[in-house]
Amino acid sequence: MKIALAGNPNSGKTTLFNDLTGSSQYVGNWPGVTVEKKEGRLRDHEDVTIQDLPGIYSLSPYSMEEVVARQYLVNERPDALINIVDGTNIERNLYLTTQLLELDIPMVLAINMIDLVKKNGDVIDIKALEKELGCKVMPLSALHSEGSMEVAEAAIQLAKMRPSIKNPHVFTGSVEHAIAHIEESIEPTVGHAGLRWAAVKVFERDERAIQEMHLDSSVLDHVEGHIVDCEKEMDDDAESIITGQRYDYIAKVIQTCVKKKRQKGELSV
Ligand code: BGO
Repeated sequence: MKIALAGNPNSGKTTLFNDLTGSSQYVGNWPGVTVEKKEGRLRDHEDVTIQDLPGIYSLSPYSMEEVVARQYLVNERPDALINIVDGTNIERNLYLTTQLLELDIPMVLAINMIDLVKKNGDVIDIKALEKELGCKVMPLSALHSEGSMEVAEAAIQLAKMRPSIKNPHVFTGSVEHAIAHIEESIEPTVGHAGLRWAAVKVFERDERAIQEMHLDSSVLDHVEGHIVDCEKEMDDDAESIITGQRYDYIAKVIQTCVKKKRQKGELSV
């Protein structure tokens, strides 16, 4: 069984990877690029490999790390995913999370640095986050090895059960409408696995991702009409619509699930 570890740089990914794998690590490079590839055997689990992915902020192809991570996730489709986020910087970290959820790979969201969150007097409502995001969410303090194995065990369970991720409602009606049309048009070529992720990429006109899907030009011409209609309605370009709505959605999730301790001098409203 293969479990991949994904997260932003500085989220504690290396700390968690070391805690989970101990000394059973193999380090190399991803094929064709000088991006470090690390994998290891999960402690006390001969049959479980932990695949460390490069630290990334998104699955857009802006850096070699992002290309490597997304090619692995889309083409190899690990059995489960641990998405580690820095709990003290959760709003920024959730951008990648919204993209990972679209891949429909069983996923545990591990809220790391929970020791610092508590020390700061902030509260993250884990159950509310689970409800909003539609995936398993667990607290973690990788540095203190508190919750690491629990997160890995939860990922193993999800890999065995393979529940389908019910995507949260991230985008507004007309965008979802266009995405539904795109899904229908590309499914015969792309297949069901990761269909939503692929449809969002087509909507964004992500050239590299589209190239890798090998879609017929007639399919692309057909869906272009739906994309243009949506752009006209929203008076914005497709990529900006997606990015903007992801941020709006995350802001709402944070408002519901995270209570920050008021800073000194801050007025209550
Ligand atoms: C330094 N709790 C706390 N408090 N810190 C954590 C936790 C946690 O649960 N998990 C990780 N860290 P990486 P990426 C550091 O290195 O694993 C810390 O990029 C320092 N170094 O110890 O490297 C971890 O692989 C000097 O902190 O992240 C590390 O994802 C002073 O988060 C940092 C303070 O973890 C990043 C911290 C010389």
